[in-house]
Amino acid sequence: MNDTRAAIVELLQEGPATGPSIADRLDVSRAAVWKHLEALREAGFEIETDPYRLVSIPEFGSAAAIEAHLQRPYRIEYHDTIESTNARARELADRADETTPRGVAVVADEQTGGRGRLDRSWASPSGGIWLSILTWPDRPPSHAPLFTLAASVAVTRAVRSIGIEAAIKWPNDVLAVGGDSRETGDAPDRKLCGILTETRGEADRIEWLVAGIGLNANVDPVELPDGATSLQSIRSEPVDRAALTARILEAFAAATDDLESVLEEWRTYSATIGSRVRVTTATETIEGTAIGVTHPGALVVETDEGERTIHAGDCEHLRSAGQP
Ligand code: BT5
Repeated sequence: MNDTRAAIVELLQEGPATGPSIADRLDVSRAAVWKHLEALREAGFEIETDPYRLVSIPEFGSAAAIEAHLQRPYRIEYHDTIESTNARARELADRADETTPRGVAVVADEQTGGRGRLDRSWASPSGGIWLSILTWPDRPPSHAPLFTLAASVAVTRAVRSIGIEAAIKWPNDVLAVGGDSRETGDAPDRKLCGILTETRGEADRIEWLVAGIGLNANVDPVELPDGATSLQSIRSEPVDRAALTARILEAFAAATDDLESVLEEWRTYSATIGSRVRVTTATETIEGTAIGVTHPGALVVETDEGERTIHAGDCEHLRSAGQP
């Protein structure tokens, strides 16, 4: 969002203000204040006149809606529809120069070509939070999985803050515990969110990293593959996506500021540790009990032949021995 526009929103969040007082405080003309207020109204902000009073912030639908909830200086690029926010973030990364802000996030209501790992397709109907965060971490390429963990921790924290029981499945999923029919007691966990981290790097340093987050927010599960659910379906009402997106961004920034603590927090949110698992890697299938996760995000599985440390793969949670 334009800096003056963001400053006006911030000022109105403190309380009502007159046009001249806003103009004085921001050192701009009254005409400029009026123009910015009109633009904010067009973006869905409800603002009363004389004095100006912020009545409501839009649920989604603009960079301004998300930025109004943010403390950290992210630059948001919002799209009603786009092929893939990850593809767009990669494009921004390739074009970046020294003037590009350090925290950029591409957000869309709908994706027409959303992608998962191994180029799988990712269902991205209107109503989701399809979000890609572009960063320039000063880390070796081998640390990239830590950012996937950080993104899943951020989503889990944000989703739990609105009262939904979420847990992480290694390596890149956030699940709704008990899916959307917890009352039956035996409902399986369902996928709420998937993460796709992409990087470009030199031998010893990541050049840029895109953390792509697909969160089924206000989406009807009939539009999603089997085994998936959405926040709206669990809560039986839509969630405030702008506020939730901002929470994810804040939590991701906090997690990546302190990457050394991410593993610890990840373990506390993990649905995988302690589960019987079947992990399919590019070359083999490993079955056993997941007993831990180690730097930089590898899963440790206890098998009949001993302990295995797995760096990448698809993980399936099996019923534990003793479960029906
Ligand atoms: C993922 O891949 O889970 C990573 C998904 C990342 C999507 C985000 S959205 C914003 C950004 N822009 C993009 O283009 N991508 C990122 P993977 O672990 O490979 O899981 C893919 C599998 O999840 C698919 O093969 C389906 O089985 C299932 N799936 C597809 N769409 C889904 C959805 N909306 N919700 C839950 N599961 C889904």
